[in-house]
Amino acid sequence: MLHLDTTQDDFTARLDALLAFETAQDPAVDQGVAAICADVARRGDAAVVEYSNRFDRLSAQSMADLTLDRDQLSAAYHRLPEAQRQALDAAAARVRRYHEHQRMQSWSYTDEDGTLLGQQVTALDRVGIYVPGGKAAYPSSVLMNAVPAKVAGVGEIIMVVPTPGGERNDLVLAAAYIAGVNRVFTVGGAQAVAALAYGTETIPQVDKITGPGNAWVAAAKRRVFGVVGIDMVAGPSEILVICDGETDPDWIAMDLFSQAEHDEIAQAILLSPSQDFIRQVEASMARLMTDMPRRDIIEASLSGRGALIKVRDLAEACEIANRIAPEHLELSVSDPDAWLPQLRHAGAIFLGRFTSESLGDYCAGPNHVLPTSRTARFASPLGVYDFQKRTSLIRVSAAGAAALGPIASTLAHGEGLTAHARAAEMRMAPADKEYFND
Ligand code: HSO
Ligand code: ZN
Repeated sequence: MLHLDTTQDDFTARLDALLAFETAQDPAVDQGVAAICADVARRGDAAVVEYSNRFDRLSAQSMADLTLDRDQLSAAYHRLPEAQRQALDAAAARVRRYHEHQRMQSWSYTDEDGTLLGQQVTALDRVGIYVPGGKAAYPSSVLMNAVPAKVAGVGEIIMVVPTPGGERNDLVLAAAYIAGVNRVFTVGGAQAVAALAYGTETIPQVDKITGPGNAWVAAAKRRVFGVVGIDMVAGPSEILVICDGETDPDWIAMDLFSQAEHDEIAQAILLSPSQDFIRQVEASMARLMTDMPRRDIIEASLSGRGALIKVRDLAEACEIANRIAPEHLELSVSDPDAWLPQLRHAGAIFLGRFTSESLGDYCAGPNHVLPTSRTARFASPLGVYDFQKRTSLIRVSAAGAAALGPIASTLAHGEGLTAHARAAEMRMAPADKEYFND
């Protein structure tokens, strides 16, 4: 694993190289996605069934074979072993409670001339949630996407999930049931994204598509953006741990593994002022690695994009953390609250030695869909606000029209827009109107 030290002359250049992440899109994927999207837009269900049969090795006759209703989701939930059902219920309840705090409220005020100004918040009518299939099918991600949508008051939640080889994942379907998903279509890939964006005979058109996916799904989301909203195009998982050197090195090693095991190109970085501690974590990693089932992925991730960085002190660690703007930031130090004000860019911050990032992935409450690839500089976690929108409200009284009219009129004339000016002027002194006092 790469060792860096902030006192090295070329440290900044080496850090930049470590963070560089190839985001270039494969033109072949883009072309394939464009063809699939156009075909689904033109032929609807027939195209979706064909692509699903081809890519997922299915033999569906029609969309009816690829549709699940709430009764089937409920059956999956009740098939689960008791412990899994309880864990899903507990996680969903905690995630729901957290997200209830995020609901935006409508507001308004009335100014001196009686003009009412406000913002009305409404939920999206219908959203589509993409859930990856196969090994990356995460029930926890179903909760993290669907629960905020439900809390926002979204009218209908549609989920799409590929079932390669026809294999359905009961945990994923049960999570959909608990979270309040209305309908599931067992389709995936670009064809699922296109179907949600354009609508087919069976799959209803949605207003926004959220959820992670592979390169094809990401390219399809980019392509349909504008026709529908999308959440974000997430990159590989990242964890940055700042540790003062007093936490059990095994805990830190496992936290680094926990994100590395997601993906060969996931990124796990440790910052510590103690070289001795860095050596201890390295020894822990070597020992703990031997019985990790996803050892190959972890090793590829750590050797390709991981780093152990010796810093001068915790203040410098915070500065570097802001530069990295990681998806997850663990502050494994004795007084995390004291350092928190120094941290400005991170998707989620985990305070104190007991707060393993993995608790946040499943059940602490906050969302685990977070900005990656340094986008935490300007982006936020997925939340209820992503499923709500705002509409401006303006109600001008007669007195207000008299006060605002001259301003609007002057500016409108300045822009050469006479109808705008006259619409404002006509309302400036309409004392003869019977609705003058309305
Ligand atoms: N850490 C992932 C989410 C996840 N972890 C799902 C486990 N399951 C997001 O970066
Ligand atoms: Zn994770």
